[in-house]
Amino acid sequence: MTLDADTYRRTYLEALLARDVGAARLAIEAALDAGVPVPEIYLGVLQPALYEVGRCWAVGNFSVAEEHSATAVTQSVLGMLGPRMRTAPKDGRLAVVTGSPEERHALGVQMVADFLENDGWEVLNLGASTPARDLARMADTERPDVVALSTATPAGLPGAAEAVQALLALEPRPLVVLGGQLWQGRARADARMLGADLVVDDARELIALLRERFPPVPPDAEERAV
Ligand code: B12
Repeated sequence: MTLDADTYRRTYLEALLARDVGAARLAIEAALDAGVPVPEIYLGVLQPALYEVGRCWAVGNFSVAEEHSATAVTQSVLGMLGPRMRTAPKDGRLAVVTGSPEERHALGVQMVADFLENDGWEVLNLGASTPARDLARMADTERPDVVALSTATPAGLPGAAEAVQALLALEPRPLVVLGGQLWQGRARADARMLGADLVVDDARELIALLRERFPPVPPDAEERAV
């Protein structure tokens, strides 16, 4: 038995590349049996495996059909792991998480939503590609503390800009956070110009930053308030 995510990442990736759905699921079950923490499976097994799938696709070693299959398997694995990340919402902190308009990459959105739930946030996960106007309307109704927008590709920049603009116009407005692979490249400077409050690369970093801004209510304080 090993707690090292590397072993499972290799096995999981090999299974994806071989289109062996059963072996892929078994690799994740083995990681769970070995006690690898679920957040580590997200970031140390699933995410790097998908990045490698993307690289294989980009160099022509993996067809779109093979990429779709790897994505669908990973989606089903997230469906299995998600409940293990969930904790009951504790203290009324509400986040909306979504892909920016026209953004079809949805697994990062799901992972960020699960990390937030793991930290006691109530989460409205809107999935991929929510139009700016509808997102702002929902934020106006639900009054979330935070809206986290995910954008992966440069083509998503105008949509992200539109969504940020619509959210910043709300009164009161949520904290607006941008994340995803787009901002990890040259577009990072643009992210700041859009007026978002935070640009964050990593789901764990997001949790830490939000804890500073919206500290969870300590359990004994909650009991006193009842
Ligand atoms: C699966 C996939 C798709 C699927 C998505 C299906 C789905 N249901 O999600 C489909 C087929 C739709 C797709 C389409 C496209 N794709 Co694609 N796709 C991928 C692939 C292989 C995996 C994506 C993924 O799930 N990654 C794993 C997740 C967990 O990682 P993540 O998104 O980065 O999220 C993590 C962090 O970034 C962060 N994060 C993400 N969002 C946020 C938000 C906040 C607030 C915070 C704090 C953190 C955060 O937390 C997450 C967990 O750690 C990637 C490869 C890659 N490198 O990711 C390519 C990739 C992203 N795609 C790419 C491309 C080019 C495209 C297309 C343009 C292809 C085309 N010609 O049509 C289209 C664009 C569609 C669109 N309008 O969005 C390129 C982008 C390159 C670039 N810089 O432009 C990549 C990198 C492939 C490559 N190597 O070239 N794709």
